[in-house]
Amino acid sequence: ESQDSGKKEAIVKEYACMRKTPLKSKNPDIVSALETLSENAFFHDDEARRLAFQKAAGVIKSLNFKIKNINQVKGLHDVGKHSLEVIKDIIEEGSSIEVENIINDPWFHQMKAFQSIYGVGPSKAKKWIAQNVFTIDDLIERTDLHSSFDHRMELGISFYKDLNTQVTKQHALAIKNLIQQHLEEILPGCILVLAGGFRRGKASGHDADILLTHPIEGKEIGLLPKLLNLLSDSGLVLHGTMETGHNNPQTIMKDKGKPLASNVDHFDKWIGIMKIDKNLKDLDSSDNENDLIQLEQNSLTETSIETKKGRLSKKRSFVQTLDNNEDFARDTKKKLASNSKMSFEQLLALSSKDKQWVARRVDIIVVPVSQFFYALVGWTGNKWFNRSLRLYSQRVLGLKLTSHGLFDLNRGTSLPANSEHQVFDNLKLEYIEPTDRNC
Ligand code: TTP
Ligand code: MN
Ligand code: MN
Ligand code: MN
Repeated sequence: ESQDSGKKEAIVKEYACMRKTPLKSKNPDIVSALETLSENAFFHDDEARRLAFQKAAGVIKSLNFKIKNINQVKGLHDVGKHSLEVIKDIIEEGSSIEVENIINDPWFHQMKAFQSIYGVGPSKAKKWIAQNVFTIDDLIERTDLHSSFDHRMELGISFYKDLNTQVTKQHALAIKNLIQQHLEEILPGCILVLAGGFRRGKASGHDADILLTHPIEGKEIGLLPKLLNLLSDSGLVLHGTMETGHNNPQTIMKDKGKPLASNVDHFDKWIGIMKIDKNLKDLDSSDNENDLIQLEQNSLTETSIETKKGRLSKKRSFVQTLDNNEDFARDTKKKLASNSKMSFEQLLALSSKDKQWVARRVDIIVVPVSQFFYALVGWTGNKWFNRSLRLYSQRVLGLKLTSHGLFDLNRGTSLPANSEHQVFDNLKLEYIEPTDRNC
C-alpha cells in the first residue's frame, strides 16, 4: 500500500498457517502463473516441484500489496529462484514464456479436462491422451475403452455436465437444509455445518462438504446409515460410498500413532452424488455460524442448550443413542450399492434425458461433538492450510494434529477443544479466520 513499497521487503512468516491468506490476492496473475506451474508439475508426477510452486504461490497470496518491483519479493521465505524468475517476467514483461507455453499446450488442457472428471486422476488421464482420446465425447464414442472404466468414471463421464457446473453457496446451503430436514425425522437437534471452500468465503465450489454432529456426545452413533437409508428412499441418492464403524475413540487412539496421510480421517462418512431438484431453494437461508456459536457455548458451559426441538440435556447418562446396528449399516450399504448397479449405457441415457434434478457431489461427515472443532478445521481447509498446520504441529510442538484432535503420542494424551479458537490456542497459533485460510 505504501508509496515506497518498491524499496521495502515484505516479511513472511515461515508457516502458511501463521499467515492470513484471503481469497482474493493482490497479485492474481502471479498466483495463477505459479499455480499453473504447480499443476503442470503435478501432471508430470513431480511432487517436489508441485510443492515448491504451490508454496511460492501461497506466499504471494498472503502479501497485502501489489508487487511492483522484484526486490519486494527477493529473499522471501519459500519463493525460490525459479519462482522469482517467473515473477520477474510477469512484472517486467507482463507474462512468463514458460507459463504461456504450458497454457498453450493442448496436452495440459486435456489433462485438466480429464482430471476434472469425477473418479479420474492424472495417470488415467495420461493413458487416454496416449490412446488419442481428447474429449469427453471421445470417451463415450470409443467403446473399445469402456471396459477399462470403473463405476465412478462411468458416473463422472455420464454426468460430466452436472458435476462440472459449480455449486453455488445458496444451492449448497439448500442441500444442507434438505439433509437437516431428513435428520429431524431420525434424530432431532443435529447440527450441520457447510464446511470446505464455502466456509472460506468462496461463492461456488465443486461439492458441498457437510459436517454433522449432535450436541450430546454419542447421539451420532449409528446415524449415518439411517440418514442414507432415508435419503435413498426419498430418491435423493445417485451414487456413493459409505464408511462406517471407525467412529469410536478406541480406533482413534489406536490409529493416531500411524503416519496417516494428511487428508485421511476415520469419521463415519459418505462421499457421493445426490440428485438435487433444480428448483430447490434454501427456504430458511440460515448460514452456519449461529449453530456453531450455540455449539461452542454448549461445550463451554457444559449445560443444556436450546435446540430446534426443545431443551436437551448434555449429560451422558441421559444419552439414548440410536441403535448402532451393524446389520442395518451392512444392509444400507448393500441397498446403496444396488442403486449404483446401473450400466454405463443406462447412466448415459439417464443423464441425457430431460430431468428435473441435477447431480451434485456431496460429502457428509459424522463427527462426535468432542472432536467437532478439530474436524471443522480439517474440513474447512484449505488443503495447503491443513498441510501447514500439521507440519507446524509436528515440527514445532512435537504434537500430531488430525481431524480427530491434537495428540501427544509419547504421553498418549490429547488436548480437547470447544471452539476453533481453542484449536488455535492449543496449537499456540494466532487465530486465523476461515476466510483467511485460502493458501
Ligand atoms: P474439498 O471439497 O476437496 O475442497 P474445497 O471444499 O476446499 O474446494 P471445492 O470448492 O473445490 O470443493 O475438501 C474440503 C476440505 O476437506 C479440504 O480442505 C480438505 C478436507 N478434506 C479432508 O479433511 N479429508 C478428505 O478426505 C478430503 C477429500 C478433504
Ligand atoms: Mn479427478
Ligand atoms: Mn468442497
Ligand atoms: Mn469435498
